[in-house]
Amino acid sequence: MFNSLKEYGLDENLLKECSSEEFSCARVVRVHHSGYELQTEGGRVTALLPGRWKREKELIAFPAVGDWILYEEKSKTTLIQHILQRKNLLKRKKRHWAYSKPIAANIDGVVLVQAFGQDLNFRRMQRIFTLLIAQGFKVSFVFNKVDLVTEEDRNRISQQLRSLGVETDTFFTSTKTGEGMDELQKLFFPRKTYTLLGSSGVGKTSIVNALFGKEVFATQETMKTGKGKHTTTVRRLVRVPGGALLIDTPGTRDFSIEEYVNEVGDEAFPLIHQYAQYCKFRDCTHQHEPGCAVREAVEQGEIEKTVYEDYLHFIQHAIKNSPKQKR
Ligand SMILES: Nc1nc2c(ncn2[C@@H]2O[C@H](COP(=O)(O)OP(=O)(O)OP(=O)(O)O)[C@@H](O)[C@H]2O)c(=O)[nH]1
Ligand SMILES: [Mg+2]
Ligand SMILES: [Zn+2]
Repeated sequence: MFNSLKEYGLDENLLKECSSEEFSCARVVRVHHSGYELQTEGGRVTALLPGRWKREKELIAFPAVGDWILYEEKSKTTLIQHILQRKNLLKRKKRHWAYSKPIAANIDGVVLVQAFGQDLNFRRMQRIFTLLIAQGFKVSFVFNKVDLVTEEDRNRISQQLRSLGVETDTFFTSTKTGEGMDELQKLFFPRKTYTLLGSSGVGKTSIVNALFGKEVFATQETMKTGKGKHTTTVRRLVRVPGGALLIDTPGTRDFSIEEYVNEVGDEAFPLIHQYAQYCKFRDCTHQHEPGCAVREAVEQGEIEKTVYEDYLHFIQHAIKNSPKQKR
């Protein structure tokens, strides 16, 4: 049963929830303006949301690409009725947004893509890495367009990476020459879901195409400004040869920390947040203020020292450099 959906990542946990008499189960593989594309056991269908969803304000309450849902056929229309419990949800929020926007759900790995010749920013990468790790995501790095730089440049970058102390799988790739693509391919396990994240024009869609060995999706020349053109405008989940599930997302213009930072502080360090309520000062940074309940908890061993250190790291790199103060 569900053989086709299993190829799309349906696992034992979901199986029970999927076996509904009333509804059928599917995975959201594409979100666009007019509706949702579902991978069902029998193939692809386009679905809509019932009217009651209109009352919903929180954007993350809506189906996201990667979501498992239950749907119903009603007079030739496919209606999404429920979102099944998410394993996780990657989301973004800018300061002026009232609500977070979902990026992708039920992810096994996030691949942060940067490209040579396009504003390579280690600090930013490190910050986003820290934020994602703090939220429990597995993160890998891809430096694409390695064909644009010399061996020497590349070694220098490897060295810089090591000095940042970021320990994770790192790939140097070129979709033009195919360099590094075999190694990258090995990162992706069948039936597991990975999201490609990165600025517009770094080559996310090109990587997906390279995994297919042919141009399946449109890519576009990056503009001279290095800003890219936002070629990809929808989020979609595709099954690449080898059986992994990749979510290609539209690049954010600047791929900045701003988008993640608001979400994470409290969420990623719940224990710190919990103790922080008892600090003497409301804006306590938990570093040197008197009457700091967080530091006390660390001293008492109630908060692990490593958690506290991660938190400080997070604060230093994420908060201080957040665009609010930079701009
Ligand atoms: N030199 C070089 N160019 C590349 C490489 N990979 C992609 N490109 C080019 O970079 C441009 C942008 O590639 P896309 O794959 O569309 O980038 P994207 O990250 O999907 O961009 P958005 O969809 O806008 O977020 C295209 O002109 C690609 O041909 C590479 O390895 N080397
Ligand atoms: Mg793209
Ligand atoms: Zn404190």
